[in-house]
Amino acid sequence: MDSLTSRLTKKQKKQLCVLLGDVDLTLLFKASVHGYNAAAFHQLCDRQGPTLLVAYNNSGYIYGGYTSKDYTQSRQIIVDSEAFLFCLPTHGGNPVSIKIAPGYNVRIDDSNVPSFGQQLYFMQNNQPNLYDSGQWGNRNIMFNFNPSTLYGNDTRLCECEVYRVKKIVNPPVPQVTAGPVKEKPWRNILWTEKQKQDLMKCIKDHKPLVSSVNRVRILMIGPVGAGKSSFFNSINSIFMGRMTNKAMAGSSGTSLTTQFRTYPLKDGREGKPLPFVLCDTMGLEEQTGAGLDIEDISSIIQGLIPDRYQFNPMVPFHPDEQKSSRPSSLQQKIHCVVYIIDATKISLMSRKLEEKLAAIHKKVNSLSKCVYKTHDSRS
Ligand SMILES: Nc1nc2c(ncn2[C@@H]2O[C@H](COP(=O)(O)OP(=O)(O)O)[C@@H](O)[C@H]2O)c(=O)[nH]1
Ligand SMILES: [Mg+2]
Repeated sequence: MDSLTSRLTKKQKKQLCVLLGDVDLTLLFKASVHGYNAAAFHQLCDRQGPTLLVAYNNSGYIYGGYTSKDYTQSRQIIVDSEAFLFCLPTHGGNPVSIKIAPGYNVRIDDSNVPSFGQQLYFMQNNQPNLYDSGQWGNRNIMFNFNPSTLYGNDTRLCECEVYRVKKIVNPPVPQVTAGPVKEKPWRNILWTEKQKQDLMKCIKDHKPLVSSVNRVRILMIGPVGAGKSSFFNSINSIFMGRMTNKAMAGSSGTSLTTQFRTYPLKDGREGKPLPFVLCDTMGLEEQTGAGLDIEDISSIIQGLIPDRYQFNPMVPFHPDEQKSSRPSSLQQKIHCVVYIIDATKISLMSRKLEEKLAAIHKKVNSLSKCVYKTHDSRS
């Protein structure tokens, strides 16, 4: 038997929650798996509490009904003031719900196929069909709907699902995210041991294209608390084969990293040096005169700032006369800039910080041309 997979997308489930409130939907029955069959339906859906029936047709309509009362085959007449029919939007817009008219019963609780208001019968005669008694002049009594809006006048079913509906008592507080969560991962990586080993080998064996550079110097730039120092600690831990915490990382309103640090990496404790150096900086802050200064970034990229230099946001680095007359070698310069940003806080980023990042980006781009120009003119 096929595994029971909901045909509803996350977006469609969200649309249903507009009608139902915060609920969990558990798929109980799926006609394509269990059959268009009243007995199978009752076997799986009886005594399950409130349920939602979702029908699909080949005209693209997704519609159905909700009942808050159990199916039990009691042969009783069921009155359910909460029952409604619905259809999801076919071309944008909001889902539509049609409430049951006051005083009418939603169904007779028998062993027959699921029905709503003695009007709509799903899987009629145990076939993939909808029977709409409105076709015989019974329209608009219990549920006031237009068949072309509800199901596009297409009574053939290509799927019929029934979900148990459970109210979430304390819905989780929504997290601030960068945007809607993607339904599919944006890349599929199988993190097998072999894949990891291959990736590490690829990094270890990397050879910079320019022979005068034996280690690629990578500069990490980003707001305070984005995870720059932790990024280095993670990479170092991977290659050392144990947890390391060399760079100071943690939470604080302002940058914990106040020095410029260059971190060479090794392949294990006694291993060979890796062909790159990670350069950690102070974090960016939105105010002018706080956090890493744009002029300091420029000096770092040009290879003028030494390891352990103590940043002073009020006074940018000034290369002394002697050093500025001797430009740094290509090996001392930054070859790659990595922007590290906390994806869960992008929507909270202030305009000022965004502007600062854009200005830095522009500066880095203009400097990258200079770095290669200097190199070209030498070679
Ligand atoms: N959840 C999560 N927390 C992280 C991640 N990277 C860093 N952090 C946490 O974020 C805080 C700031 O990290 P830190 O590396 O000091 O940021 P930096 O200011 O950019 O150097 C620390 O409490 C880290 O434990 C990550 O990838 N995921
Ligand atoms: Mg840091």
